[in-house]
Amino acid sequence: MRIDIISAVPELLTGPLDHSIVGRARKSEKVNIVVHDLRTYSTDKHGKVDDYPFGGGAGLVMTPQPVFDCIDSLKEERQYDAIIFPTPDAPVLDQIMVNKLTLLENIIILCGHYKGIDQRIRDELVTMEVSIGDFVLSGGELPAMILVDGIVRLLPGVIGDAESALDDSFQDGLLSAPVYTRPADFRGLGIPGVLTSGNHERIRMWREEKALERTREVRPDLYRNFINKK
Ligand code: 6GU
Repeated sequence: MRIDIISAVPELLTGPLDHSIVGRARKSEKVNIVVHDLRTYSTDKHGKVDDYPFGGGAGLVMTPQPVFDCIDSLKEERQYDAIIFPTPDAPVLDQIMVNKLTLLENIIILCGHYKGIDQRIRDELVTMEVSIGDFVLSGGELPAMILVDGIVRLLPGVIGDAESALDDSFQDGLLSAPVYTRPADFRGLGIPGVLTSGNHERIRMWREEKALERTREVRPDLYRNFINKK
């Protein structure tokens, strides 16, 4: 999979893309992630990518020229399956959407900043808009990193233990059961005995029960969906 990320603040993207699971997936060429500095596409001599909104109001708006030129030049090289714009005024991302995105070959993620982006970019270029929740962030870079992390960890061969991604919270519509590691006695705090019983069926049932319990407590909306689906 190839992911092109367009940003006016590419410095924000370096840490999350270079380490841990995403960093290793890039090094082993399970994913090709290319960051494009939007300013280098601006025809303005100072590299300006934003301007005042028509009709007035606070904040600056990202101008169409650098974005259109950048995406035009990317499209000359390959066809894109999706051009994604992270924005709070969009459907909220969930695991089902992330799962579907892992099937695509080439995607662009366009990070907005300032007050927003010129609507003509959204109308003419963007094919999918996603929010990461009902709160406002200062730009699309962190949401883009969340999207990339969610996708890349599901790509074939990225997570060693093939089962571990399937055990995630949300993959079956429930939150995960608690996990423990050594030592079995830490400062007098023990662990549930079933986990050292060696009885895999009992462990599976315990995890299922805990997952249901936790989901019912903290996410009654997910719990209702799960129960109604059964
Ligand atoms: Cl995708 N972008 C911004 N700027 N804020 C957000 C968001 C996205 N999702 C929730 N808040």
